[in-house]
Amino acid sequence: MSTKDKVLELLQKSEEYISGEDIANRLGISRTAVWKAIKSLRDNEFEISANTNKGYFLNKGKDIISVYGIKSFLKEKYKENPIFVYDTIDSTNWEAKRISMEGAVHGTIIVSDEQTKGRGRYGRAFASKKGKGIYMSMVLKPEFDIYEVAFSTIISAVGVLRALKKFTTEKIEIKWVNDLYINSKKICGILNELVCDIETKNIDFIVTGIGININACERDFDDDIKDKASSLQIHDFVRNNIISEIANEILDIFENFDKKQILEEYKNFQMLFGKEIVYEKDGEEYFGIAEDISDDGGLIIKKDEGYVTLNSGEVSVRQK
Ligand code: BT5
Repeated sequence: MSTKDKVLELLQKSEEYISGEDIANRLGISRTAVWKAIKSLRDNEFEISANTNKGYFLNKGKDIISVYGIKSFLKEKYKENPIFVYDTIDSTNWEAKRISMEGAVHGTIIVSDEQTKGRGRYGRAFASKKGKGIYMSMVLKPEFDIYEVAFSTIISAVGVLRALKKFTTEKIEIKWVNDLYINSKKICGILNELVCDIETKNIDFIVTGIGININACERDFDDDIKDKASSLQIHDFVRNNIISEIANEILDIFENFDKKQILEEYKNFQMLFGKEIVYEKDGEEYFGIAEDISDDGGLIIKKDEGYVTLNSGEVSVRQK
């Protein structure tokens, strides 16, 4: 971790001014090194107030996503993971795939303040307005069997949920497959993409793309999603902190993968259990009661004539 990252970490965690001397002592560096780090952070658009009597204070209200900021909240063991931050980009998933083709390593994080072509599943769009959310992708190279790959979906949903629970007291639920909802409205969508070798059945890489509405209000959503989208609606948040927590949680799950426990957690937060749902198969609409999740992440639906398991697709609560 560079001196600049360490100084930023101290400033980010501090609720009050810290003197240059205090920073220097705590980090075991010189006052000049502190001053240089502060200057460099300011050059990177961090708004740091200086007061001759009190020292330095980071204006957290500005909430700028940055490599240093993200790093400062990452667990020690992940601090060297490559991080790429953009003001604007077509899609962080595209970028993750581009750099993965060139050899990006497991745990690489790509974030943008805005996406011009944010993508959902089945070619749908994901609204990604500037400053209103978190649009991030992670490159993952798990030692999974290709047949276990559906688990990456479950892991990402549980990882994001665990992280977001640290920032809100609202009840967050998972809508199968991996959307997150608060009060029946979508606050987060996840798009997992896989590149694999069909011959060897080896996974080359998985890209997990996560889009979260953080502080968007109704007028920030276009008409087509106004009624069904919502956001975390938290105040005094630091997006760098939320991004790091998501990365920490997802990487931790991959590191100590406990299939049974993750599946249990995934089930515990399901929104649709017990509800009558509509699903589509071969162009036809069907109904049934969402009942359980199968061991490989499929949705088990109870019907009059028995049970069916959906392994992919779109489901919604039946409106009567
Ligand atoms: C998803 O698809 O929800 C997955 C979204 C993944 C977005 C992330 S952002 C970072 C990374 N880079 C990308 O390009 N993508 C990933 P799906 O389940 O297909 O849902 C798409 C549908 O959600 C749309 O058709 C809308 O109805 C709705 N929607 C679009 N934008 C939304 C938003 N910001 N909040 C809530 N709902 C939205």
